[in-house]
Amino acid sequence: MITELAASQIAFYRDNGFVVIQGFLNNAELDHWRCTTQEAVDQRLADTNAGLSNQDDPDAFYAQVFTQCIKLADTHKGMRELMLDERLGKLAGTLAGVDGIRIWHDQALFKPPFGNPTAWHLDNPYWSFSSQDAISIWVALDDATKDNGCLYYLPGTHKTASYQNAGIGQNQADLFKFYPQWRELASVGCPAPAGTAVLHNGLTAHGAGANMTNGPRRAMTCAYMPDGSTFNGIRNVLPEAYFAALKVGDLLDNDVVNPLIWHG
Ligand SMILES: O=C(O)CCC(=O)C(=O)O
Ligand SMILES: [Fe+2]
Repeated sequence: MITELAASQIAFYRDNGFVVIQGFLNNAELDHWRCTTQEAVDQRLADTNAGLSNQDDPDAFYAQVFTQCIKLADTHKGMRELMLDERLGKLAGTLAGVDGIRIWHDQALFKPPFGNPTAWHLDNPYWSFSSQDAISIWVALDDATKDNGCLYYLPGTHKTASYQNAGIGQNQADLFKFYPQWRELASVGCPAPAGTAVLHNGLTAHGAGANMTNGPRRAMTCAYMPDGSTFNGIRNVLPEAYFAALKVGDLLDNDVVNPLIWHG
């Protein structure tokens, strides 16, 4: 796993709000991530009581954007071991320029064969904390191409984003209703051979194309919260009892719900 960064990669990330790390996983690691993720997803989908997948109505538009399985580290031991890796925290923290990284949530995102596009959106407005330094990692488990739904970014949008957001709905362009000035920006596609990591700021506008191929486009991702972040009133994936006990402004420092995986 390549977790040492060149100064130019950090500078690119800070400027553009995303960065691509080619060859992030070696072949053996890729094989392990792919098997672990597929097993964790299969297990989750077989468990009808688990919730936390978007496949209840498989014909819904959103169900065909990707199969989304959240917090697999909570239900799969092998995934927990992958996600708690301190090196991932250091990588995310170094790019973000923060001194501690907690897991917000992991999620597998499998765009199915002939799947729908992922509409332009921001991530951080969905979450229970608001931070300019939130960051996610997206690891390609298959070659992600412009044919099967690789990620696209609008460079630099993390610098001008507010917390207005569009849902990942049927209109690719709903986000531009809130940010009409972003229509002028040229999007950057990020083809990602399997094993590549793509990281983005939680306020960078991003989306993905449709999958026009007959194969899946599988990715394993994790969203990170800078240590020291506070509750903003949104429940998102917080457990019910924890959410009920929180007041806006409380420190989100529960080591079970949001494990601290790295501290500088
Ligand atoms: O995989 C996709 O299609 C979208 C990924 C995404 O929105 C994310 O990782 O935040
Ligand atoms: Fe996203």
